[in-house]
Amino acid sequence: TKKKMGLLVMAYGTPYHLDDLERYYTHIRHGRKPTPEMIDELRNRYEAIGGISPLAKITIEQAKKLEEHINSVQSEIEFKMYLGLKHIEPFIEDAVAEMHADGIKEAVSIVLAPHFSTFSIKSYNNRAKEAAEKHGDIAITSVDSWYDEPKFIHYWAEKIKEIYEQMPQEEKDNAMMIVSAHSLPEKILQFGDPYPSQLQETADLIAKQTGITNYAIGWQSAGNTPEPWLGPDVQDLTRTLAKEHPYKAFVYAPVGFVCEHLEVLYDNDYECRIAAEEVGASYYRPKMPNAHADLITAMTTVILKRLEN
Ligand code: FEC
Repeated sequence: TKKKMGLLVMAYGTPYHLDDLERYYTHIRHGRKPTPEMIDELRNRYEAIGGISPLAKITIEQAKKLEEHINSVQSEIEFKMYLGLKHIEPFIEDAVAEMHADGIKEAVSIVLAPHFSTFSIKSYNNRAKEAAEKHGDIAITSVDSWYDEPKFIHYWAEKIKEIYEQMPQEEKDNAMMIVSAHSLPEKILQFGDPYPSQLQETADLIAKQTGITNYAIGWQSAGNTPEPWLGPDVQDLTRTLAKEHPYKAFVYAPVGFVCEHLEVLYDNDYECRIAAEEVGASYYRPKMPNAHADLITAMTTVILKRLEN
C-alpha cells in the first residue's frame, strides 16, 4: 500500500471581495491598521485590474494540478493537498490543523514563489513548523527554493523567445529584458540573504537559454515604508537604461511571481508600461506560468528530489 503524505501548498493569498481589503492589508502589516487613505489607494489599484485579483482562483488551480500530477508520476506515496495562505483564510495554520485532524503524520511543503528569502519563504516555513509543533505529531519537510529548476527556466525562456520572435527587427535589435522579483527591505542583506543572488541566477539561466545578452535584474512593488528597499526599482531602471541607449523595446519578466495578480497586472502592465512608453519603447510582458504544465512539473520534480534526500 502507498504511504500517505500531506502536500502543504503555501501561497500569498488575496482578498476574496473588496470588503476583505482592510483585514487583509492589516494582516500584511502585522496587525497595524492601514489608514483610510492607504485602503483607498489599494482599492483603486484592485479596481484598476477589474475589481478583485485572479490570484485566488489561479492558486487553487495550481495546487490541485500539483496534487494530481505528483500522484500520477510515482506510485510510492499518496499525497493529499492542503492549501495554506499567508495573509487570508485558509491560513497556513488552518491547513496544518486540517492535516492533524486527518491524521497526517508526515508532510512536504512548498511555497508558490521560486526564490528564498528569510522575509518570504522562511516566514511561511516557520509558520507551518510552529503550527505543526503545536499539534506535536506532524513532521514537515520544506522545499526552500526552486529558482533554477530546469522546467521553470524553460517556461520563461520559451515565452520570452516567442516575444522576441514577434518583434519588428528594429525593436529586436534594440531590446532590453528586465528580470524582476518583489523588492524586500534592504536589511535582509545584513544577514547574507540569498534572495538577490537567486534572482540573478534565474536571470542568467534565462539569458543563456534564450541567447539574450541585453538584460538586467530589477526589483518591483516595494512597500510603502520609510526604510530602504532593494533597488533599482523596475520603473527607475527602465528610465536609467533608456538614457544609456535608445531602446525600442522593454521586456519585463517578473519571475519572482508565478501568477497574474495585482503586482503584475498593475505594477508591470500599468506602471512599467507607462515608463517604457515614456522613453519611446514598446512594452512586453510574457504570460505568467499560472497552472502551466512546465511549472507543475518543475515543482513536482523539486518536491520528489527533496524527499529523496
Ligand atoms: O492580490 C493580489 O493579486 C496580489 C497579492 C500579492 C502578492 C504579493 C507577493 C509578495 N509580497 C511580498 C512582500 C511584501 C512586503 C510588503 C508587501 C505588501 C503588500 C501589499 C499588498 C500585497 N503585498 Fe506583497 N504581495 C501581494 C499583495 N508585500 C496588497 C500592501 C500594499 C503595498 O504595500 O503594496 C510590505 C509590508 C509592509 O508594509 O510592511 C514586504 C513578497 C512577495 C513574493 C513572494 C510571495 O508570493 O510570497 C516577497 C502575490
